[in-house]
Amino acid sequence: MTDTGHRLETLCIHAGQEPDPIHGAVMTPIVLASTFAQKSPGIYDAYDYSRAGNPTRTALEGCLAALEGAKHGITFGSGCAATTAVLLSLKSGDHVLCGDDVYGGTFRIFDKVMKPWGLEATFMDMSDLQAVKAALRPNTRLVWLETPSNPMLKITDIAAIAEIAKKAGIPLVVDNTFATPMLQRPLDLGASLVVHSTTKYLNGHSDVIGGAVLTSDDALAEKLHFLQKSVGGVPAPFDCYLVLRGLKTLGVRMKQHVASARKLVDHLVQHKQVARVFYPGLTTHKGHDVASRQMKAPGGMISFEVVGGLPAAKAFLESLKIFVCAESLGGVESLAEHPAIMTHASLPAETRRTLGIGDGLIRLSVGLEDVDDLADDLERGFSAAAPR
Ligand code: P1T
Repeated sequence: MTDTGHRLETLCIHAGQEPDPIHGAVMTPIVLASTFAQKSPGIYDAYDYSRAGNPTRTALEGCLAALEGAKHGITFGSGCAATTAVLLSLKSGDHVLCGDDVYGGTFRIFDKVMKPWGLEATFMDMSDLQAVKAALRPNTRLVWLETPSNPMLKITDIAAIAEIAKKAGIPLVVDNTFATPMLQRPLDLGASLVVHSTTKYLNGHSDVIGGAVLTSDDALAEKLHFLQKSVGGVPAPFDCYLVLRGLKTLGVRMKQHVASARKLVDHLVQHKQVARVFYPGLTTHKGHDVASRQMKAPGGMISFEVVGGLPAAKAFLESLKIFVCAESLGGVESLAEHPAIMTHASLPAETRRTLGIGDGLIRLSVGLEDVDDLADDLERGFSAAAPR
């Protein structure tokens, strides 16, 4: 139950959205106008220019904020734009403590965009709380983490890190893309900001690139609204509409993603061509206890290592007929990818090795197809990858 008294499945469908006051349209209208009439110079009701604000975007921001239990929602043209906006709220000479296993594009923003501007970052395993405390510097201004992380599905104790960040007087940002608010609500656990790539589960249909930041901190929200308007990485009204539409089924989609992922994990763990399976629902997973505490369910993403290294991984991915070999995740269709070559190629080879992103690692985004068909497809992959 949330502050509004409604449960998450209800908020997915209704939050931020009222029937259109002009025609009574039940679905949020797509307001494509770039600009809005003013009664007198500087006098207008809510909107003046669509970079600063747009009614379709307002509806999406309201829905996402409600789902994460936030006061404010600020949306962007991609998850990377959302990440960049948060980092632009810092200044040259500041330092960020960041989880070591993050999306390759997030690492690239830190390393290739923000570092040259003078923002320092330390990447570290955040499961060692003492090490996190020790890594804080006088100029540390932000802690950033992904849990479950991309692609190793590492789990970080959000409440414990939030406590450390709070004592240091700095915000904790959680990228909640893999879990979604249906499975985990970082603000309830003490985080100050939640970041999403809405491209993924929130939209759910692989036809939008988008991002969002959710917070209940008025001062941070003000900074982010300013950056949204000033830097201008805003989402198009049509994309906002599509994400709103996708969100309506988020509740049922996540239930099925989790149920199918659990079944495929059972299939993978007993497979002789699988060296290791990474899934927070496994009792053998290092973060299982924390995941059981802070998540409602372990999610729809699985990573595993196929026996036979790169040739086996390539043969596996080339032979799949239902899983599409593609970057991204969280759509109704199942995807499979090779993190070392694809999503995490921007990480230095040495970092990939340390994290375990090896040549045999394959990441699955389990979609909503019949799960037995998906298991058969994996078998097709394993037959092609079998040692000859
Ligand atoms: O692609 P974009 O909407 O800009 O989102 C970036 C992003 C941010 N955070 C996480 C956890 C992500 O996984 C991503 C994008 N990830 C992929 C494209 C991928 O295949 O992992």
